[in-house]
Amino acid sequence: MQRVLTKTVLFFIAVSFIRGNATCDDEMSFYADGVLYAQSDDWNALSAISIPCDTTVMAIKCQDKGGIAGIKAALDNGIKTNISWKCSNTFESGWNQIGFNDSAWSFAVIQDEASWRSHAASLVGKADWIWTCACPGGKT
Ligand SMILES: [Ca+2]
Repeated sequence: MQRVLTKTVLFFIAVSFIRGNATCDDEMSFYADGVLYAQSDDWNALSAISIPCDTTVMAIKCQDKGGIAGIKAALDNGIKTNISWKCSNTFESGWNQIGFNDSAWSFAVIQDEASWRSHAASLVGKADWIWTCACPGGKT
């Protein structure tokens, strides 16, 4: 009598980084758990993001220098800019660190995608442009 034995071996590929793209109109600093991972002063170009997969807090600082203002990002783990992000116009020490209490911050407001036309085109439909207000031109 023959027996057939099988053994299932599962291979797990460790994913050590979360990748994606981000931009902001006008100057961006992208942090993961308080560590700076990307900076850009060209809102026309997406910045490639690669952060540790065990990141707890993703934080983006954006400084508007006139005209419209917004932040847009999408990562391959499904995290993207939308109304679930918290925003503030006021700098607070530790704002980008694990454990920071953002309960007093407001939720982000989605901006009009058409304002940026085809800029950041590869993120169209993948993430929203967000800002602290629904104010035209991003002014408060
Ligand atoms: Ca601007």
